Amino acid sequence: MSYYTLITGANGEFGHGLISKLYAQGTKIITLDLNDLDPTLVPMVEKAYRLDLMGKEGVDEIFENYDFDQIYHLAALLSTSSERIPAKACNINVMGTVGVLDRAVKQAEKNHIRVKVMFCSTIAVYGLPNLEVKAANPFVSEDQFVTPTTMYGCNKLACEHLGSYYTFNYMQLKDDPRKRDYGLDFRCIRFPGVISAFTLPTGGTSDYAPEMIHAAAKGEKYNCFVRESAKIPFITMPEAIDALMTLSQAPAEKLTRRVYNIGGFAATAGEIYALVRESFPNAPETTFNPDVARQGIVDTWPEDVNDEAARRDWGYKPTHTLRSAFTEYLLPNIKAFYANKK
Ligand code: AKB
Repeated sequence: MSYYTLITGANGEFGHGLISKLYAQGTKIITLDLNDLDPTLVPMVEKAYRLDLMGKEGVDEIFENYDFDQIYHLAALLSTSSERIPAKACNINVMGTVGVLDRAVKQAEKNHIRVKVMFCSTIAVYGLPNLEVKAANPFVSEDQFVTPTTMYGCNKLACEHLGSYYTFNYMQLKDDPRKRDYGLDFRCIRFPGVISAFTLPTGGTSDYAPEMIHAAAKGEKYNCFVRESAKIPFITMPEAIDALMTLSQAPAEKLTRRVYNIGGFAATAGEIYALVRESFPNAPETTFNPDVARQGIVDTWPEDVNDEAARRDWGYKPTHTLRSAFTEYLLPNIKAFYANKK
């Protein structure tokens, strides 16, 4: 049988880069998104479904029409949006994920194969109690401080556990899933803030970095909602997509865990601004006016993460430092992007 790859939330930032890369590898792609798929991506996919992940019939129909051996589950409401509508966020982020995991495991059983579910988790699963503890623990490992303070962080942490549940324990009353050679194969990366040269995120709390860079590239003024000393890790979008695809292709026997940190480069908002100034000297000055709630969220996220397990198990290695992210990826692409828009 020839299997398809499903991408949920395909029209978001991640989906854009991921679809092009999977298409280049000859993958047969089905997408699902609340909005129409970007017309430039449509020729790369077999079928683009525009529907709500929470609408049962529509999603059931996708799983009836296609057999999947891989699912990239990207659909989610980010951290700031989730704080504004917590109950709805929980429904989309958690129940939406359960719906995908449950359908995926049933297909795996039907077809007697392993269905890989690739999941984007986040540094929002961490909850450092205060700035002193944050400074004293600059490289947080996967098992430290997993006490999220946001709805989004709680949702993503729950999904990490649910992914492991469906992989290792689902149907344990029937037989032992560990002894079967079919079922779910959940793999997950906890991403830092992701910066793309081509798209802007919506509703995240790490958005100040991409927003500041894109505003300067457009010659617009930016008012940053965190203080200059706010520090968290970031990664460029191509590296994030490569990491997800590399983890997906890693031999199962090499994986010692289901959930991996990856670090990228850690930077303060002030350090990012210094490079923005250097790169766009004619852009209006950025002002820093911390928003109590959004600053409070960033204060609970680690300065950086320990990603030794990802390096050891599947060869993760960051490509960029903060400076090379600007000089080699962001600037050439962002300048060309906005020049073409004029
Ligand atoms: C957000 O800010 O919500 C996301 C994230 C760090 O997961 N970018």
